Amino acid sequence: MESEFIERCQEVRKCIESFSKPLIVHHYDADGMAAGALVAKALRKRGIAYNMLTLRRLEARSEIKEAKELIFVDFGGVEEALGGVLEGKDVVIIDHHQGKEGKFLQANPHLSGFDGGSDISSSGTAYLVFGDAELVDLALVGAVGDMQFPLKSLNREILKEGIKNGIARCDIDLGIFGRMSRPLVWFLSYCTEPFLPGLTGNEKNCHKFLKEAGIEVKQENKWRRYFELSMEERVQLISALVSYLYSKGIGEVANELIGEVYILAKQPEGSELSDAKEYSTLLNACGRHDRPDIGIRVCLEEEGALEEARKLLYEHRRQLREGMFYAISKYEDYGKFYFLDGRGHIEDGVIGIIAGMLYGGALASDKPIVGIATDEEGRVKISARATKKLVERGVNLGEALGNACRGIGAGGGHNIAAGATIESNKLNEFLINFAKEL
Ligand SMILES: [Mn+2]
Repeated sequence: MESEFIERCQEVRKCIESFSKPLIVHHYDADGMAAGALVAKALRKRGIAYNMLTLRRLEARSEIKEAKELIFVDFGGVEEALGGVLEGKDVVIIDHHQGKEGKFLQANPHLSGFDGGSDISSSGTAYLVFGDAELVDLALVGAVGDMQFPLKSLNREILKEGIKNGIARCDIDLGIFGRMSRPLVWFLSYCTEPFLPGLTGNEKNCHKFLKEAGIEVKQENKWRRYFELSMEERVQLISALVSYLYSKGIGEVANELIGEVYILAKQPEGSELSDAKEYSTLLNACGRHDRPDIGIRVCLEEEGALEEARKLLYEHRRQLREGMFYAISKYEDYGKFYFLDGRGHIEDGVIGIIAGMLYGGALASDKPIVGIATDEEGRVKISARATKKLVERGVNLGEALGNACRGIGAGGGHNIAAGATIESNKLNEFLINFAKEL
């Protein structure tokens, strides 16, 4: 099945290499941006001109209508969404959402028996399409951005190639966000994955905790960051965190603290871009705050882009932290699933992330969670999240959400994460349908 998939990827590459000036239409999340930028970089190397269009949802924009050659990246359901608009155009699709073979040439792991939810991302698929060893960092950033860690299957093979070529590294370490970029106190107090009761959101307690763990938070009057700690200090901090979590009665959360972290060795040490998770969060922040152009410029390594992206990241983390505090006290148990009504309190751009983060300490992973928020047009944005355990038990949120929205809106996605948008007066109907689907 792998050779079949690789063959298809090569077919897609040949088709793209025959284009003269394609429009790259890509999704606005971290994987979509990394994949879109990967395609752009590959085209640059080949001396092929291109245009780019970032979208949240596939719509028949004028740019799409005018283009003769199109590369759709990280969008499921291209034919369904655009249909006749694509008549007579040269179209290829690079994707990893659940889907079927259609009219257009498509590189999609699902068509060769892989699971695009966990085996490979759009960025990874784009990487296999072009086969350029030095683009591996974007492939890893996209996978991590789509929550595909620890990396396995095709992702794992891509990682191995990156390691072999000296571009990537895989360490076992504390997986909290900000290992590279956050001073230790904020590293802990901003930690929402997992939620650390008593520490998350409480700088004073974090100071005290670090002091008691024997970690100097400053050195030569400069705030220290996790990656600057010695191995001994790292072990000290980790064991202090683990005993802290046990003392709070949530020892199982400790398992989530330690795991594989993916280092991008060619990026400057200590930069967000040197850690696949931080890089992907930076991209997410750009996309979710309507500045995907900045994210793309970061991926294309353009000057000044990283500084601009950092400002958005700061705002993103603030929304996450405040949203998380709201979520943790407001979610409800609806029997078949948990329900989080974030309307008026949580931005639609972060509702899915927050719903997913509730599993990191607040929720038992016994059923899926549905979060809702209001989008800019006043509709209800729905984000459903499950856990790996639930997916193993047969939960398929993409399917359940798609079915539950039939006739009242549009929805779909992966087995572990899915989204939909409906009119606000259809919410009850949706919730009833969704409970039935589960
Ligand atoms: Mn994706």
